[in-house]
Amino acid sequence: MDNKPLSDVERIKSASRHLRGTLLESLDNAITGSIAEDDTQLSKFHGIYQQDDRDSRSERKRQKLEPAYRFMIRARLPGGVCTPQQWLAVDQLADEYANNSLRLTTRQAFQFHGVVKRNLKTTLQRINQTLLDTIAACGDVNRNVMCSPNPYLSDVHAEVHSWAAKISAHLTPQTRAYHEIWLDGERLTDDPEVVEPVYGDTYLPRKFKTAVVIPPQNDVDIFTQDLGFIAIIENDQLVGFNVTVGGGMGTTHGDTATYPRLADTLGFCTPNQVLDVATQVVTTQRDFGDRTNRKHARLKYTIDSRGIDWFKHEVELRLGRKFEEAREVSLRGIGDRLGWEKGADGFYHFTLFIDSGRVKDDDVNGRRLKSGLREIAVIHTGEFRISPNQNLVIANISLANKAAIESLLTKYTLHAPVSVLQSHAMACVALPTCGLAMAEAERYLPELVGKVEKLADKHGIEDQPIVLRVTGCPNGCARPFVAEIGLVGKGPGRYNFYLGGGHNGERLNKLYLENVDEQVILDELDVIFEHYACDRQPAEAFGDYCVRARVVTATRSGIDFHDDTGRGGVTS
Ligand code: SRM
Ligand code: SF4
Repeated sequence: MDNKPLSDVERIKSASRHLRGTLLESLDNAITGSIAEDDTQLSKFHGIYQQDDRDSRSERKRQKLEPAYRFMIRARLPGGVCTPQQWLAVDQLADEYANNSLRLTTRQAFQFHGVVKRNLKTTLQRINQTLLDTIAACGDVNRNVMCSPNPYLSDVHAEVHSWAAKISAHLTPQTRAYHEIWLDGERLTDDPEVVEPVYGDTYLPRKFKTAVVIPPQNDVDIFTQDLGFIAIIENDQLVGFNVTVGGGMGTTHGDTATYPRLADTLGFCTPNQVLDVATQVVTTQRDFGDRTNRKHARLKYTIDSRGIDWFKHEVELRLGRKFEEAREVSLRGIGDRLGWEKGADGFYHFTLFIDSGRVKDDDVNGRRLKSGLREIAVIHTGEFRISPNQNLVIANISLANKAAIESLLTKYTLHAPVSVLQSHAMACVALPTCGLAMAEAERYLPELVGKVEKLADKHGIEDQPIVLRVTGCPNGCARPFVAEIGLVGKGPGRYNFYLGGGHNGERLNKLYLENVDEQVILDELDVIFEHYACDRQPAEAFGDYCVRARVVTATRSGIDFHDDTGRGGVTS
């Protein structure tokens, strides 16, 4: 690794003067709707991705036009929390500058799609005016810190959430580039300042993701995160966190050196050690992560290359103390509890199902989601919480407001019944905006779920909460490799078909069939569902059944993810 040249993104970061690059010049260049190539890497650190409309790509090429460049902007919200005023502001921005929709992401953030270059600066300024920001929503830094969103789960939720916010603030890049470029902040010096105490001049080798989870739910998919904090609550008090490291989903088709991996547990830390632990895990990855090969640069590979014992020792050296033994804890259920819940403090919470997190008025069955949420935001006095399953909790509703919100939910048909399968399904964005998509995901999910539901009905297992996740490529943005059924785009209409993930996010799945179309997937599921309906043990989850019945072999660690393609179980 040492003699290999650094990846090109390292050159770009290094020459960028703390993420400035030529972004100002790129924004001023009116000849093209795009920004300079090097700046497309730097803009990510500011929460901006250059994309183009893939639906119109070939037609524009035929007309000899440049691609229809548009930008995706991701706003960062630690733990997915925003106020009704912030909701109203982003709702309006989506209409004024984006494609009239908002996208709630699998990491509890907002995305705007379809922003043209000339509107980037105004949109960012308006986002910042709402006291949200976009810095570090993307890029080789710590991203949006996730946190279990459901306030009814425990009295200490607010305290745990405050740790997610503190980690987020602590790991936010310190460069003033963001303020200078987007907020017209004053340039303090021409010299590259020494501004990044945690990251250093070239930031991290790759993206880095952190989450905090409140047991018993594993709604944040804690084991898929680079760094995880599992809250340990004793006698209704937060006593500390179990610390996990080295999770990640991204893979590349055909490259077995890449694999998803579930995190290992390092040990226990007290709340006042959290920021130090986060710093030392991040700096260890900063110093030892692979900067030569971006496909091998995530923390999971650093850990597998050097060993978890080495990693733990290195972090402990930096901390100047050893981790305490991890505490006993059990996590179950990665989904959201939809509908009304009453919290311990007497406030009400309504978790609203949102298909793939897309907030728009599509009028399907009279459902006008965007308008309805806007009207709710006008009267709501609590807050909104985006869930890691792309749903939305209308949280902390007072008793006085409950009836009014209920009647708006009815007026806009927002709480139409949702099937068990639908509520456990998730898809990434994919086409038409994602430049990496190989197949449809978000646009395809409702149709696919309808068909799988019919099969579940046929075999009488429609009440089984089977986790189904679809992504347009193997980068894994909807965390498909922990799903009980995972479909990962291979080409138009074709998917790699995975089975056997743990229902609680505790086991990776395994490739069952490669590069298959919908008909094959449905035919296979038909047979497997039939066997599951007859042969399952009491309370046996679908993923566990697939492993026990040897439909696929169990994946025990990321390294054996590619071993033994599973085909050969009940349908053969
Ligand atoms: Fe992701 C890249 C969308 C969560 C792994 N992801 C992308 C890009 C930006 C495509 C690109 O690089 O050009 C996608 C933009 C699509 C679009 O048009 O909006 C994209 N990722 C998303 C979102 C919006 C999916 C969603 O349906 O909600 C999620 C935004 C989260 C956020 O708010 O920050 C999203 N991405 C994830 C997750 C899940 C998670 O973090 O919990 C993963 C898997 C976990 C992980 O990181 O290992 C994920 N995205 C990736 C990867 C693969 C990284 C790797 O290690 O190989 C890429 C590609 C890359 O980084 O090179 C990627
Ligand atoms: Fe795009 Fe692939 Fe992520 Fe889906 S999984 S949003 S297709 S990068």
